[in-house]
Amino acid sequence: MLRRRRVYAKKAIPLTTGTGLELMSTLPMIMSRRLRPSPFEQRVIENGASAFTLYNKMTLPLVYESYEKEYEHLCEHVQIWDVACERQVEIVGPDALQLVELITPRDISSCAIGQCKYAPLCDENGGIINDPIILRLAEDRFWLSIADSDVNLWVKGIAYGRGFDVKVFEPDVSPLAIQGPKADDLMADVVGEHTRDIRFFWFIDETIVGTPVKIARSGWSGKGGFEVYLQDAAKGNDLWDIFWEAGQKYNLKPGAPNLIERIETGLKSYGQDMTIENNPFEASMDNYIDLDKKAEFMSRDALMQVAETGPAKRLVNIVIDGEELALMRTDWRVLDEAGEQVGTVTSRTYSPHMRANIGMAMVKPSFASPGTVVMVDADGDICRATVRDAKWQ
Ligand code: THG
Repeated sequence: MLRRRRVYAKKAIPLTTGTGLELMSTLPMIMSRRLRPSPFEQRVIENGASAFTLYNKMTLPLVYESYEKEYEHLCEHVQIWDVACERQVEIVGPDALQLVELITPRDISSCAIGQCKYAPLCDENGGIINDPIILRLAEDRFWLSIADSDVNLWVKGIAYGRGFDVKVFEPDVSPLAIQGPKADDLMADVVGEHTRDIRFFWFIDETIVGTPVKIARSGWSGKGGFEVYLQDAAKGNDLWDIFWEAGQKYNLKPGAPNLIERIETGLKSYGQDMTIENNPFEASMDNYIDLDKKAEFMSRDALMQVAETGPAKRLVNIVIDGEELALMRTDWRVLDEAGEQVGTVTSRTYSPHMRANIGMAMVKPSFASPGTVVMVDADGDICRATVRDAKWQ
């Protein structure tokens, strides 16, 4: 006899947007084919995820108990994260490399098979379409592991318009992240000692629970770890369970990309810290722009222009003085001494380790040097703030 499918929790689950605005909703209510399920969703619900955001038309769990607890745990132990919403756009065919080069200012010709590169995708105005991790699977086959925007349709349009000999589609691939300082020990137990030798931003092919996966040393935290790319959604529970069981001796807990940790580490969130309105110089992604790369890319002229004149804004780290501030519900303005707006706070949190309110802000270039003092209008509370460099100095 077939076992009846588990019914989702009846209690209300807050659906949280990137800015912390909470909409009371229930997962059963928001379930539809338009809101696509993650293969790990059942385990996420069973473990009591308490807030989600929407990401690539899927749910992304944000927090189970609290950001602070999960932050402390992530710094010391190992966590399992449902990041299936980081969807893949596959580009395969004789013109695959030419197409990938065309859509990013980063040089991809040097990306080896088995290697990953973080790269902004930019349109003809230099506007950031997305900031995926690009994986090179074969000479003529790539995955763009995307942030939250519709990359598949954009790339399909370019491929058709240019008459490229490629296939562009979203494959059945869902990343599961294993993050934290004990991730290496856990992966060695589950897959083998050789996984300790995977280099940062490289991946290997493996079989776990009878299903092919790619295991990359990557992930959206500064604490180290892996991402396991599951290629069969039906194996979601099995993949979760094998890490869950082996992880008990390492105090493994469910977690999620953590707001506090990612701001401390300087990981930018597309849609939050930068959008299509920004070019990668504004988003302080200079390290991922190769304006003199050999291949043609559609943002070249626009970005050359920005390189010449300098960007109109710059994304910086800031520390806001004073007591712990509440979650922000609106865009906080950055002001100069005279009270004129010179920028906007794009993300912020309280950092327990730094004992300070920290965040990112998009500001006029003349206010972007570390040490610059500004004011932040925190929902009417005017606070003094200081621009810091990437290492918070
Ligand atoms: N994992 C996967 N896909 C993703 C993300 C992820 N897609 C969307 C989003 N996250 C992409 N954003 C980033 C941003 C930074 C990094 C990874 C994904 C990152 N950067 C390294 C650093 O800052 O030290 C260096 C990258 C490099 O040198 O190329 O790790 O998390 N699958």
